[in-house]
Amino acid sequence: MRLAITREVSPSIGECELTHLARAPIDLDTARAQHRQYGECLAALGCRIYRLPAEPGLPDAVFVEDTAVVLDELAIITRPGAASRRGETEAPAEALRAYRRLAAIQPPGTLDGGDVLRIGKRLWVGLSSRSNQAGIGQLRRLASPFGYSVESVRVKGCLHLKSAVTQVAESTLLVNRDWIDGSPFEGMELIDVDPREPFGGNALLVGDTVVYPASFPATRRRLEERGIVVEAIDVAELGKAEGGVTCCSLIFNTQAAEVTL
Ligand code: CIR
Repeated sequence: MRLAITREVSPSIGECELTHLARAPIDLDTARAQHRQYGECLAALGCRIYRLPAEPGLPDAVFVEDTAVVLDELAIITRPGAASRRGETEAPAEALRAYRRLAAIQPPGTLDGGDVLRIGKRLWVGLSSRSNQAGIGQLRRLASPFGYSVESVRVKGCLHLKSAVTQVAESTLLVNRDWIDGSPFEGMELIDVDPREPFGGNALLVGDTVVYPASFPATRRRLEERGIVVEAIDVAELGKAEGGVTCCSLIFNTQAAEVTL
């Protein structure tokens, strides 16, 4: 069964971390309504939703993707790069404990789940303002015994690796090459975001459908012209907190892989 862990929008989301966007007021009701629709969209695509309660003291906790990297064999609890976000990992870790054995990134390592792009046994990890070499090294040591390769990718001009590149089909990536170099993805087909939509690189592939922000219609057309099925949803209010569609969930198969080490 495909499970999506989500977390309700915090009443303090207006105090979220911001790196590349200017602060704009966030309407809590609108953000919550969009988050509810996001959950409904995932449910319609076959995910069972595991909703964690909001945490008033954790403005960014809705962006649950950053708290863990869920592999088939284990879940790695991150140590978020922003100190204000370190308290976010506890509740998702407790939820994940029922489905995976757990490991955790330790100081001085930092890692945000938004920096980890996984396709099969390949992990590309953003070296960003949030994820450092020590964190990436720890992830490599934890994942490589299970056959994962870990390649770091320098990220410049955006928050996370997955702000710049995400999977949209089996071997196809949506990419903004102003923010990352395309060469680590050799062998994959690349679709560039429309230059008018630099923030359009964050798409969420669920089964064969791409969940995608309604605010990037030109890039959406590029995806559809390639035969990709897109489910457009409005996440603009969450976008003001620098969040996209991947960051609001941790999606994984509840059945863990058998571990033979
Ligand atoms: C932050 O700056 O940490 C949040 N305001 C946004 C996090 C978005 N997370 C993601 O894209 N994985």
